[in-house]
Amino acid sequence: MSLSANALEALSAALTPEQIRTDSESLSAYGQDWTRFTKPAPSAIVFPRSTEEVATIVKLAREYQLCLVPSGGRTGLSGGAVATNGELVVSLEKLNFVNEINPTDRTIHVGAGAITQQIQETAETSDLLYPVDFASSGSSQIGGNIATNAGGINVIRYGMTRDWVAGLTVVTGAGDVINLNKGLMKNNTGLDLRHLFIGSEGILGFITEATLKLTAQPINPTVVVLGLRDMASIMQALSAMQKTAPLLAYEFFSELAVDKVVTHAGVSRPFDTRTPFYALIEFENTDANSEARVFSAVEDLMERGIVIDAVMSQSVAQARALWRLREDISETISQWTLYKNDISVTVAKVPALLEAVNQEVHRSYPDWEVVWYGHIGDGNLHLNILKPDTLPIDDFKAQCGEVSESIFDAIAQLDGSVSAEHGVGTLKAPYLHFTRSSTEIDSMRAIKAVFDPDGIMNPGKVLAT
Ligand code: 2HG
Ligand code: ZN
Repeated sequence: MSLSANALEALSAALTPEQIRTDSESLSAYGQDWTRFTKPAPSAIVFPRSTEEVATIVKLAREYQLCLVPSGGRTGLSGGAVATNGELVVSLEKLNFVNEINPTDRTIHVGAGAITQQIQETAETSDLLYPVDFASSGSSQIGGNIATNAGGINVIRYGMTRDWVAGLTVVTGAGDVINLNKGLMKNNTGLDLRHLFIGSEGILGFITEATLKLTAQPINPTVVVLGLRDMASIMQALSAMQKTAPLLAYEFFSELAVDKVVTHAGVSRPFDTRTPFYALIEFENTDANSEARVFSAVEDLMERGIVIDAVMSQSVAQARALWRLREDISETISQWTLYKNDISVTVAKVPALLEAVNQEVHRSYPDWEVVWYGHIGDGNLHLNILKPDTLPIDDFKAQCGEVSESIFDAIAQLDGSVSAEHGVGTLKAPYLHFTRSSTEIDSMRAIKAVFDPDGIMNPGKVLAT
């Protein structure tokens, strides 16, 4: 599909020349996300500056039968923002205002293109916190965070993006503008359509503006890294630490992950001892007692042989350096061709998940490098398999595809999810049925038809065609 001369003329009449790009470099950059699994081939990119301009573009798209792909920071890992078939990419990056904080409501109103980190920094200037955080927050945009209900490293304490959205302005696939929930804390007036748009991955319409909730800054966040004896120790240490301190994060990673960030990203080891797994715990260090309690819990875990070595940050700089052990993993391993998994179960079922996945991986990939890490305190595991240099990419993809089915079968048996936080996009669309029933999928299709009657919004994403 390509953009007809008439459609281009109509877009040019509605927008300025700088708001439309068709050069090959832009088409390639805006046609893909961080998955790098598909060949970008959009027909053009447009850059609306307001909700009204988005509505105009949608109306023109309906008139000229153009498919639309909403585009944010394109840091997604599921192919949710890729354009491979002549679609019109609608980048929200110019709709990037960050208004002043409303101190009474403790909210902030922002445009969809605002960079996540800029919102976090604005909150900080008022001693407040926008608590959804992840390694890509310096380039991801809030509209994309909302459209994918982004998670990240503090979910154990603060929940997902969904929990921080007080209001949304959306343009539906029919071209209608709706203000959802209007920033209200209490609003029991029927179905909450805001929550349909959060996590909808652009299949219903565009998120153009949002009112976000803010909260108090945590007190003296302090990091502990534990070297763990084995996989089972991960959950034993979690339950001990949860009883001991208010946790802000509970992350885990394997020795291979540490080896990669030490070798390729110049990160320092937490301590000399090498252990099969590590846990990174961040807690609120409210007073001298809280630190002493954590020390004694760690000592107890060491006496029981669960923890082999440990370190606690003594400064903000040291806490940051320890976080790099976890936060740098994804970018560091992105230099390999990867088979990625982002799976979850309830926390109580994590041991069963680890056991099932471990067995499958060992059976199928006895010699391959498998990097384990994730937000294990939320029941969320990221499993990355590195393509061996000698294996052709198509063979690698085919072999990984086979193993996906077995892993997803195990997840379905545990009532888990085939996409914990990265979304469905194109990569997980064929596997949706492992997590959602046919009644649910049919309902999603029916809801899409209400908001996107012509089926022009982000085709092929979430719901396989
Ligand atoms: C993380 O937790 C991100 O670091 C990326 O969700 C995970 O690259 C991945 O698999
Ligand atoms: Zn993650």
